[in-house]
Amino acid sequence: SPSCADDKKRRVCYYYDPGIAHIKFSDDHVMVPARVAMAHSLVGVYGMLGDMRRLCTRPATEAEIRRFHSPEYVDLLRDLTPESYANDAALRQKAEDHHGIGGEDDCPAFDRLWKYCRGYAGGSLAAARALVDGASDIAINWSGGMHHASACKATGFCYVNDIVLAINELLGAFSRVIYVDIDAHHGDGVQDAFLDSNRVMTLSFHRYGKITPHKNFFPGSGAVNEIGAGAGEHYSVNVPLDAGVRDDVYHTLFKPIVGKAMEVFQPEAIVLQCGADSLSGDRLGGMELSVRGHAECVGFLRGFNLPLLLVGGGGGYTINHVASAWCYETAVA
Ligand code: TV7
Ligand code: CA
Ligand code: ZN
Repeated sequence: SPSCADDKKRRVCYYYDPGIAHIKFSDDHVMVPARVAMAHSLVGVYGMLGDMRRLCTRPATEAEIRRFHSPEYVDLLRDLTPESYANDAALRQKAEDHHGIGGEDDCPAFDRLWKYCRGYAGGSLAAARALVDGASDIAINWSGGMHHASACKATGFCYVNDIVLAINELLGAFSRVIYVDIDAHHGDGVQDAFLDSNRVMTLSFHRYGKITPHKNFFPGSGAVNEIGAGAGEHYSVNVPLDAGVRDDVYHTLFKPIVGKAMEVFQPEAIVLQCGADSLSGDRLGGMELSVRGHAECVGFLRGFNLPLLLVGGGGGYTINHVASAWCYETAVA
């Protein structure tokens, strides 16, 4: 059995929508949603599907997405297709100038964008509900975890922030939720959404600083002095790292910092964003974690025996590594 799981079993539920295999941002885009299908086949090959409850759910509704995202932005996401983007100049201008879509092409207007967003957001909401119901101890949605999206803007490959939607669902039943983000990029969208809240503590570990004399590693936020605001002061925690950080250094930080946060904040539920671009060999991340070191974060949080939501998400641009990591982490759960 995987190295970082204790031998007491947890009830795990798992969300997977086969539709994800057909989603393409663009021909040469680094974000490849099909990696979730690869992770899923591995999970099946290793015989884990029989050990988990499969979450069969519906896509998130427009109303559910409107609970966080702004009216104009949701209208746009719903109406945007490659055709409307190409043919409707006013719509295209609105998308590019106000909502981060099109233009420089981190976030293109691709085919079935709205269906894709409703799908992964529906998965994270169903996963949160399974924890609220008490039906499961751990709920997994490897297609979720889109931590950059803001209320009115797509950024960094993220259009709908399923994590914010899921945390809000958890807050209906739990007094305090801790969010931990091990993607190589700063979890800015989630931090900003709960910046002034003392019911959500956000922690992000990420690469930070210059990558060329004129360019910061994306998104450029997540310095140690970002600590939250108002009632949420000291409820945002940032751990900026240099490129090349390995398992040993990562865990001399991760375990004491997350352990202390758990001790002082006393959360009732945990959300872990397992972005796999912090793995060694990733096309974008520049960090050096092993699959085992990455999965140790999952094992560490699992050890607190609180309702645990695992989202993948997010990063992971060397797709065979991503599939290995999320398969292994399913085993840890
Ligand atoms: C969670 N880095 C998301 C991380 C988002 C990172 C960026 C790319 C990139 C985009 C591509 C592409 C790429 C090789 C890498 C300033 C820019 C530079 C767009 C070409 N190849 C997560 C976002 C980051 C798109 N963006 O946390 C299509 O790299 O640095 C930037 C911004 C302007 C836009 N250009 C890149 O892991 C999901 N983008 C190839 C094709
Ligand atoms: Ca992070
Ligand atoms: Zn990332």
